[in-house]
Amino acid sequence: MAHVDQKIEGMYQEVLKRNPGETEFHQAVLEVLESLGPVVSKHPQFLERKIIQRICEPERQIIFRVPWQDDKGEVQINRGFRVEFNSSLGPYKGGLRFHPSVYLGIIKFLGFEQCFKNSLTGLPIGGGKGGSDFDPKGKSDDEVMRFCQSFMTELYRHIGEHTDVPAGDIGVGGREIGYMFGQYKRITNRYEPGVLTGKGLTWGGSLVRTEATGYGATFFVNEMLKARKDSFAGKTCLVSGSGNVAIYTIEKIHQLGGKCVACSDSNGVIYDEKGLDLDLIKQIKEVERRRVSDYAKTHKHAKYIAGGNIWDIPCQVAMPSATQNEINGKDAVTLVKNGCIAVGEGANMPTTPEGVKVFLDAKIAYGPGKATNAGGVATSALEMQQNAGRDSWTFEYTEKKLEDIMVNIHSNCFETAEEYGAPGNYVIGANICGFIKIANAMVAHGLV
Ligand code: NDP
Ligand code: 2IT
Repeated sequence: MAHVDQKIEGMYQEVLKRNPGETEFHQAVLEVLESLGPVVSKHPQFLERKIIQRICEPERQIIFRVPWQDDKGEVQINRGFRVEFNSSLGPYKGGLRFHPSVYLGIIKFLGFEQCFKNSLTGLPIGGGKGGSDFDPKGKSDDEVMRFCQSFMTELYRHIGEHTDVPAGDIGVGGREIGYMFGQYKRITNRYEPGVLTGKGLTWGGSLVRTEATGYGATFFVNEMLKARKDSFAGKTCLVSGSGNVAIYTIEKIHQLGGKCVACSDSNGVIYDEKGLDLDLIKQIKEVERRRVSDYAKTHKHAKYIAGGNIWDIPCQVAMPSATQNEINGKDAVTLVKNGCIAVGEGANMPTTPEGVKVFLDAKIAYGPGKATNAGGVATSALEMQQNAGRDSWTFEYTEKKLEDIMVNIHSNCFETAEEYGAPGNYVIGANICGFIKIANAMVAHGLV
């Protein structure tokens, strides 16, 4: 543990001991604790009040059975989770992930990251995360609806506008939020839009929430480029994944003058050297719910690389937007060698610790997920503001607010990194800046 300050190392050992087998959670905790040595030296009260130990222990963890019937009438059983991590800055806030790989360690890593991310937004939201090992792939709309209804039949008692406000993540988009909102309304007999975000536009949703994570991530990378007197104009870009975050990252890159040549899904990579046709990708993914391989059926010049590795394609800007640990040390070396000058994480923890080290050593502009992808949850908080005021804002107004928030997160991370003697290191900037606000609130609230 060469990088963790001596005063903190024991706390990390304790996390390993108390949370056996939760490797993604360990990884997320270590990455934050590595940044905190100088913070506890400057603020000894954080050590005295055991703030780090308390932050590493979720306030509440809920695990529940989710029984449902498939279209054949067969009974299926999944496991549901909601980890309410930290409420010192506001109600627990964070998405729900439906993916077969989900287990407690994934939800806890996401919930832990969410606390610092939400703190960075500057908005009054605490951190939480939830989900299920349910696999929406290949399920009918009716099956997804029955699953969502069963999931909400347990979850509803734990959430609320002032308590815990879930949203989407992998496998959870507008359709799933709709089914869950309907069930919440039915069980509680309350039309309470503030209980979920990512809602449809006619029933309490906010303009720009669909686009927010991808747009926000691209705004953040744009700021990193600006800080180096550079821009997106003419840059060749890669965006992994082809879901919500990937699609709107590609859209904003194109608006800012970059050219995105490849995206992917868990089966393969689509490479179009002319620049991706985003209307076609939206049609395939958002409307037809099919695979990216179909792109090459319409555009014969494009290449589909089954089982391919997107990071082998030369680029100047890479924006991983699929899932955790999708860029390893070797991929990072390839990216840097091929001339990549900026990496912005749309996904949560998409780069392994070895990969992060390669980017930091190469001194390229590297934006960690908790800063770069904070635009999604920030716009969820804007949706909560509109719901509380029974208001709805225009697209332009909301997008401007999102952009201002991302510019602000960038400058806070940038300045904090300088203040702590690590100029250009957004990992240190984001971790310290996100942590201090939570820690101060926890000290103020006493031992709770
Ligand atoms: P979607 O479900 O819309 O899309 C996920 C995409 O990533 C799909 O293309 C999927 O491919 C791919 N993917 C998912 N899991 C894996 C895996 N294990 N291996 C390979 N590919 C995978 O999710 P989102 O776009 O919403 O989320 C993408 C990332 O962004 C996640 O890390 C999420 O936590 C993060 N994020 C999302 C926010 C949001 O507002 N939605 C906000 C902030 C971060 P396939 O279809 O083959 O599974
Ligand atoms: O990881 C994330 O920040 C999200 N999935 C969005 C959470 C939210 O509450 O909008």
